[in-house]
Amino acid sequence: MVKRRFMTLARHIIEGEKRHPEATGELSRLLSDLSLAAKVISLEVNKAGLVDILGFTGDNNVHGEKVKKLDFFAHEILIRAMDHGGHFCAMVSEEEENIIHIPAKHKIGKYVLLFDPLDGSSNIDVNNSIGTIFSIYKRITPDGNPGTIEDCLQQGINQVAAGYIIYGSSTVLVYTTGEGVHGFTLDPSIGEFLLSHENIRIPKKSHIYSINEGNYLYWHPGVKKYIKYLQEEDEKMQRPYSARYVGSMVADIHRSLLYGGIFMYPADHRHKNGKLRLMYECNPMSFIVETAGGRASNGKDRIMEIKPTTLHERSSLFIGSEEDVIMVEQFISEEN
Ligand code: AHM
Ligand code: MG
Repeated sequence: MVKRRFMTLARHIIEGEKRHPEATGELSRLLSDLSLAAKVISLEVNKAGLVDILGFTGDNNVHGEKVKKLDFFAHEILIRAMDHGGHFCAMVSEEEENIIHIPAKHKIGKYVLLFDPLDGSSNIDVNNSIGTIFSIYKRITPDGNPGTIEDCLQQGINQVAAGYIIYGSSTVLVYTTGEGVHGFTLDPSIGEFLLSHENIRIPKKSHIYSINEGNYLYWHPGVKKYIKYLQEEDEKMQRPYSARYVGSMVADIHRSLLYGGIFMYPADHRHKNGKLRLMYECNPMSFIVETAGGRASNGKDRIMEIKPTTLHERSSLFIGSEEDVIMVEQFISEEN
C-alpha cells in the first residue's frame, strides 16, 4: 500500500506560496482563518439534528440567548473570523444586502471576500449535504481606505482564490488559487484538514446530469431538447445519462468534479435570470471547475467574463465536464 504524506491545509498553502517568491504569505494566513471558520460551522452543522432536542430555532438557548438559524450563524462566524485579520477591505455575504465594512478598530487589508455562508440550507433538516462557498479578489481601489462597491463587483476572471466547504458524510474543503484544485478532509479528532484529493481533474465528458426537472415546462426549448437528447439510448455516447440532483449546488458540483457531470440551473420563464447568485455562487464554482479542466457558462457566455452590476445578481449556470457544457451551449444556440 502506498503511504501518503500527511499534508495539512496550512502546510499545503505555505508550500504553494513558496513557489512564488513575490508572495507575502497573506493569502496563506487568510485561507487559514477561513478554515477555522469552516471548522466551527462544521461542528454546528453536525449538531443541527439536536436543535429539536436542545431548543428550536428562535427559542432561547440555555444561556437565555436566541437560537440562531444555522445559515445566519454561519454568516456571523465567517464575519467574526475574517474581519480582524487585516486581510480584507470589505466583505459580501448572501445574508446581507449591503457591503460589510471592516470595523474601524481593525486594519484594512487589500483583499475582498464574498461568500455564501450556508448554501442549500433547505437541506439541513433532512441531513443532506450543504456547503459554504467563498470567492476572493484583490481590491482595485487604493490601499488603506474602506473597500467600495467597485472592489466587490469584479469579473470572476480576477479571482485570486475560491473554494467551498461541503458538510457531508465528512467535511471537505476544496480550494484553488488558480494552480490546481485541491481537497482536504477534516479529521474531527485532531481538528485538521488533511489533503485527501490532490490536483482534482474533472473528466472531459460525463454520463451524469443534474438539474431540477420539475422546472421542465419553463425551460428554454434548447435546454428541453438537450435533456431529451441525454435521455435517448446511444451506447457509444454513454446515453442515456443518469440523473442526480441533491438540490444543494455544492454537493451536486462536488460530485461532478470527482465523477464528471453537468450541473445546470438555467434561467426559465419564472426565473428570468436563473436562481443562483453570480458573485458568491457561480463565479467561485466556475473558477474551481475551470481550473480542474471543466467549463462554466450561462449557456452562451463564460460565467467568469460576465461584468457584474449588482452584488446579489443572478445568472443562469451550466457547469461541469467540458464536452457536456459545450453540447448544451450548442443546443441553446440552435434554438435561438
Ligand atoms: P440557497 O442559496 O437559498 O440555498 O439556494 C441555492 C440552492 C442551490 O444550492 C441549489 O442548487 C438550488 O438552490 C436548488 O434550487 P431548487 O430547489 O429550485 O432546485
Ligand atoms: Mg446560496
